[in-house]
Amino acid sequence: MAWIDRLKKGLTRTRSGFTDSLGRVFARGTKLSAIELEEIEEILIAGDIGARVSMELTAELAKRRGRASGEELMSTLEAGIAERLAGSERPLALRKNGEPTVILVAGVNGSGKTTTVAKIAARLREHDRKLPITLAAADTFRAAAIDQLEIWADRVGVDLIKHRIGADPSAVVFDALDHTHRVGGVLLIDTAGRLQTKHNLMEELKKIERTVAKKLGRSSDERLLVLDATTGQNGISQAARFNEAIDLTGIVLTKLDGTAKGGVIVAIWDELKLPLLYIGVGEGVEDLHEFSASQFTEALFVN
Ligand SMILES: Nc1nc2c(ncn2[C@@H]2O[C@H](COP(=O)(O)OP(=O)(O)OP(=O)(O)O)[C@@H](O)[C@H]2O)c(=O)[nH]1
Ligand SMILES: [Mg+2]
Repeated sequence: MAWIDRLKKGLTRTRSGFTDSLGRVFARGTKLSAIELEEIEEILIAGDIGARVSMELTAELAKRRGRASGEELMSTLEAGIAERLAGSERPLALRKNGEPTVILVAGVNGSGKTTTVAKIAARLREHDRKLPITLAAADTFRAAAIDQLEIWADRVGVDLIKHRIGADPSAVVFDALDHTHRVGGVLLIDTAGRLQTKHNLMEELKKIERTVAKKLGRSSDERLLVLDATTGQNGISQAARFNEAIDLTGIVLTKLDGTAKGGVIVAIWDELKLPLLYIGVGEGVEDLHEFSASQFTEALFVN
C-alpha cells in the first residue's frame, strides 16, 4: 500500500470525528447560526487542534458564512490548517561530511520509542543500503527492552551495542559512540521510558546527552521526543519538560491510527514550534514515515 493510502487509513478515526462531523454541520446550510458556530468550535476542539486555533478557524468561517458553499467552507478550513502547519516539517539532520550522526530518542513509557528507533533505522537502510547504522540499547531497566531492540536490529540488519540489564545507560552510549566512530554512519539511541515529572530519570537523560557532547565535542544531531498521539494535549506538557531537559530538536508522533485526535499535530506545532519529523500510523515498519504537512492535510480532508 502506498504511504498516502496508509496515512488516509490511519487517519480514519480522526476524519470521522472531525471532518465528517464538520461536513454534517455544513450540509445543514452555510448560514451558520451562533449555535452552529459553537458546534463547529467544539468539533475542532474535540479534534485536539488546540483552543486558540479552533477559535481562529471558527472566526474565519463566521466571516464567510452565507456567502460560501459547504465545500468552500471545508476548503477554508483545509487552507487554514495547512497554513498553520507551514514550517512544521523537516527531514532528519543527517551529517554528510563523514562525521557520525547521533540521534537520541526519548519519551514517556510506551510512547513508541523502541519501535520508532527500529523504523527510522529501516527507513535509512531503505534509502541507503551502504550506510552504517548502529542502535544503542540505552534502556537498561528491563532485559526485555534490550531483547526487543536486538530482535529489531537483526531484522533490519543493523549493528547493536548493548550492556547487561541494570548497566548505566551512559556507559552503553559511550561504547556505542566508540563503535560509531569506527564504522561511521548513524547512531540511534533508544532510551528507557520516563515520566517527565521524575527528576532523577530526567537527570539520567541529561547525563546521556552530556556523554554524547563530551565524546563528540558537540551536541547530538537530533534529540527527538516520541509522543503518543492518543495522549492528545497532555503530550504538549510532556514536550515542554523534555525540552527543558535536553533541548529537543523535533517530535515523532506515533499511534495516529488509534485516535480521533489526530488534529493534535496542529496544536503541537502551534504551541511548541518543534518540527515534526516522522508520524506513525501503525505497528509495521512501513507505518512510520517522514511527516508532510500537505499530505497530512490532504489525508484529513479527503472525501
Ligand atoms: N497502532 C500503533 N501502535 C504503535 C505505533 N507505534 C508504536 N506502536 C506500538 O506501541 C507499543 C509500544 O511501543 P514501544 O516502541 O515498545 O514503546 P516504547 O516507548 O519503547 O516503550 P517503553 O520502552 O516501555 O517505554 C508497541 O506495541 C508498538 O508496536 C503506531 O504508530 N501505531
Ligand atoms: Mg522501549
